[in-house]
Amino acid sequence: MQLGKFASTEAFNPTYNRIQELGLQQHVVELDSYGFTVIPPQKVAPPAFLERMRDTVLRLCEERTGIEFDVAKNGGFGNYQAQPQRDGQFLLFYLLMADRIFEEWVLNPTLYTMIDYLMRGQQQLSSLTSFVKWRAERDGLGLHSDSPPDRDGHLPACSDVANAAYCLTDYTLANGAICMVPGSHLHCRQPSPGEGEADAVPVEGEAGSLIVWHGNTWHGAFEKQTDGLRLNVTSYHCNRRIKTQESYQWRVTQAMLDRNPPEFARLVAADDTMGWDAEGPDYSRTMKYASPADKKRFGARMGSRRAAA
Ligand SMILES: O=C(O)CCC(=O)C(=O)O
Ligand SMILES: [Fe+2]
Repeated sequence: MQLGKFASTEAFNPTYNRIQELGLQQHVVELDSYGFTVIPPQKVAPPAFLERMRDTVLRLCEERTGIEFDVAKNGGFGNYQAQPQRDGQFLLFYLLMADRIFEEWVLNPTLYTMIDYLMRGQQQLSSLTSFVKWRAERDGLGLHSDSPPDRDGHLPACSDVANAAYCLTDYTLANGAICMVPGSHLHCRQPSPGEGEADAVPVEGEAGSLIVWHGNTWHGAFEKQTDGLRLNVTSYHCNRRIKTQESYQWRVTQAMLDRNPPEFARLVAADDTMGWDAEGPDYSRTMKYASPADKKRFGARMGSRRAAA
C-alpha cells in the first residue's frame, strides 16, 4: 500500500514524502516517543556549510563584543550587554537580519521538515539566536520547557513551539551538552524546581548535528568543564497564533522576501495581515505568499461567495 497520497491528508502529504526522501523516519519516531532527536551531520548540511556558519557566528561574536573570538579559547563579554547574561554565557540575537547565511539556514530541508512535521505546517520563526558558552561553574541543570504555559503552568499536548540547535562545536557531557528528560514532553507542564534532574541525560552529538525537540520537553544544560567555546544556532519556532520573540513580520525587507521562496515569507509571517494600522489589512501579501493548501481554501471560499451573490 502506498501512503503519502491520501486526499484527506492533502496538506500533510508533502511533509510525509519529504521525511521519506530525507531519511528522517527514525527521527520523527524519536521526537514523538522521547521528545527529542539528534540528526547526524550528513543528514543536515555539508561540512563547508558548517564551517561557513561557524565563521559567521564567530565574526558576529567579535562585532558585538569588540573582542577576539577563537573556537579553541574561552570567550568574554567585551562591550556586549544584551540580556540574559550569566557566567560563561551570552546569546547573540536577531541572526536572521545579520547575514544571508541564516536565510539559507531556516530553509534547510532537514530543519524545515522536522519543524513542519512537529507543528503541522503552522510554524513561524520566533527567534534565531546563538548560545555562546565557555567554561564556568553552574548550579543545577536549569530544566524548563520552551512552551509558554498557562497561569497554572499547564502546556497543551501539541507542540505550540518547537526548537532546534544546530551544533557548531561537539556536544559532549564535559563540553556542557544540552540535557533532556526523555518522555517529559508528555507531562504537558513545566517542571517544578529541581524536578527531573535525576532523569536528565546529556544529548551528545558531533559538530554539524541538529538536535530537535518538542516545545514541552524538559531540558537544560550541563556545566561546561572544558576550555574553548560551545557554539550553536538555535532556531526557535512558534505556532502562528503566538507572538514571536523577535520582530520579523514587518521588518524583513522586500529584498529578503524576493530572493527567497514563499516558505520563507510564511516563516516570517509576511503572509499574515495581523497588526494593521488605519489603512486596514493588506490581503495582497497573504495571496502572494500563502501555502498551496491555504490558496485552495481561499479560492473555495471566494468561489462560494461568488456563487451565493
Ligand atoms: O543548550 C542550552 O544551554 C539550553 C538552551 C535552551 O534552553 C534553549 O535553547 O531553549
Ligand atoms: Fe530552552
